[in-house]
Amino acid sequence: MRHDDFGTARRHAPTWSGVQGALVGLLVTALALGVAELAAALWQVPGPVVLVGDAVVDLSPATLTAWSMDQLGEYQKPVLLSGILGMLALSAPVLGAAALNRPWVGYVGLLGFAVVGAIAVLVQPAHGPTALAALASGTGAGAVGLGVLLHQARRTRAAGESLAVSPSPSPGPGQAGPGSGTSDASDSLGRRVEEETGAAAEPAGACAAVPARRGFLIAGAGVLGTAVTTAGIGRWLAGATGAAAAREQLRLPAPQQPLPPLPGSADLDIPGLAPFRTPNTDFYRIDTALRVPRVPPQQWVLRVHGMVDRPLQLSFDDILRRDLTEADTTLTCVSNEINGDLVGNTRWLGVDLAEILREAGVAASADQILSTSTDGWTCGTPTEVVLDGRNALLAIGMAGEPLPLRHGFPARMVVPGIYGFVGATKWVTDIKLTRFADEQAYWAQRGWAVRAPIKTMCRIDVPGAFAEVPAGETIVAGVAWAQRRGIDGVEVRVDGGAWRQAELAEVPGVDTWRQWVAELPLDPGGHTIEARATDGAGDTQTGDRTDPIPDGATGWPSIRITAS
Ligand SMILES: Nc1nc2c(c(=O)[nH]1)N[C@H]1C(S)=C(S)[C@@H](COP(=O)(O)O)O[C@H]1N2
Ligand SMILES: [Mo]
Repeated sequence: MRHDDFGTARRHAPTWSGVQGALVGLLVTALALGVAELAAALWQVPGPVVLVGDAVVDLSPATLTAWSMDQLGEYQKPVLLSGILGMLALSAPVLGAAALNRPWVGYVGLLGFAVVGAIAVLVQPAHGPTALAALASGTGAGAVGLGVLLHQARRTRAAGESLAVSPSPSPGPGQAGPGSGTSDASDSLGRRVEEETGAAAEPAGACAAVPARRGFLIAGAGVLGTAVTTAGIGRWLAGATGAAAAREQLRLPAPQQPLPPLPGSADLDIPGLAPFRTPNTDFYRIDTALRVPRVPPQQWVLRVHGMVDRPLQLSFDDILRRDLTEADTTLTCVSNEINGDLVGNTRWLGVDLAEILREAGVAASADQILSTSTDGWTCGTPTEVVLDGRNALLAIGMAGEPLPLRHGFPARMVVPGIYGFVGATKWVTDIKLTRFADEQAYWAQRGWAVRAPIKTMCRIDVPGAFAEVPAGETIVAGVAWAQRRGIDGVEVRVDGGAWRQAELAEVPGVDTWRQWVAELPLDPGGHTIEARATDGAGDTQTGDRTDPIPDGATGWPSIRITAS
């Protein structure tokens, strides 16, 4: 802003042009984001901020993703998205200010943001050309907004400067032009003379700055209004026409052979103990998606292809017309720490996955079912696991409702006995029969196991860690799981003493967790309580502590409490 050196203009220009530049940057960014958001909603793809965030997650080392999930939990995703918006909010004003004197900086900055967005699309092939088109719409709108605002800004400054410069002759059009390499002042002045000659109605003098400034503010308000309106309509569209509305209207057919009601004694009803059936709203959520994918069922198609005799394409209506079955299955995350809560149990409704595979006719050498979700996440499931007669489902219902959006609406896989990352693909749209030797799924590429049966495990829910309890008989309770094998016993001990058998609740089958309870006499003072489970195959969970990576944590849960 070297023209500030021209005498009186200094009093007008310094703060105002700084603010003006920052405003140009912020408004143009908002406009580009708003329009891109609207286009993305129309075409049912994620908007630019979510796209970039998803790419950051994808490109981050797995250890960083796991660490941040650990540190931030549910807040990981909002924190990342705010970080991206924050970086835009910091860089946009700087670029805007620079663009006042060198408009190309603004256009190049805009293009730079678009390139970052395009890279984000390209590293996530799931989104493809429509996401790029949404990005391009936003960039185009931003460029138009930038042109308009820069033009208005130039008029303001021209009006202010003509007051300052009028005593000395302005340089003629031939003397300095854009890119002439002379000072910015002569550059912008030269352009002013070129561009404003036609608009001689502009009165020279201090007062001219005011209408010109008003012109800038009106244009700015227009850009802001457009940004807010497009972003708002985009949001509304995504909510109203999309998956959420369809889910509300969906009525699931009843299963062919409903499971009997749960044994009443599956629930010991002990305060603080996880209920046998986890309510949907409390069910843990683990996925790499920054924004929950919104897949309208009428657009959902499942492809079954690869090493099969008869490739299939199933619509959601096709699924609804098939025989539906129910399964009580406990889902567990391989990242669950000892005594962690990345485990939940519910009654799923869906079609038999093995039946679909048999219909397609799987080649004998296809040892991997590589499934892909709409957001490009992939999962490798051993074929023989799904075909061995267990209750593997393409699930559409959870606890009597359509799947919640965050748990994979409209359809996901649920395979009992293996951790979620190798068998529970949410928003699944593609099932490819292939071989482990030929293709690797998302977490396998990042150092996690390829085959991951669930380890026999238990958890102490009651008393809570570091609880203070009355001395004497104390209730200790928890859950234990070893899907496919079932739980045959749980033992507890105090301060490394003798193991005692806990009582077990009833279970509907071998694929769910099992509640357990024991009463322990406790002397006043601090105590360590440990637990270990024995599965239906007779194997007792090991006391060796290992980390979750690569195929699930091991070790006995242990809590410290004080009795008084
Ligand atoms: N599309 C998709 N499906 C996914 C994942 C994912 O990141 N993306 N994560 C898996 C993992 S690691 C687990 S443990 C389960 C968790 O399912 P939930 O969130 O419904 O509890 O989903 C699995 N399915
Ligand atoms: Mo997981």
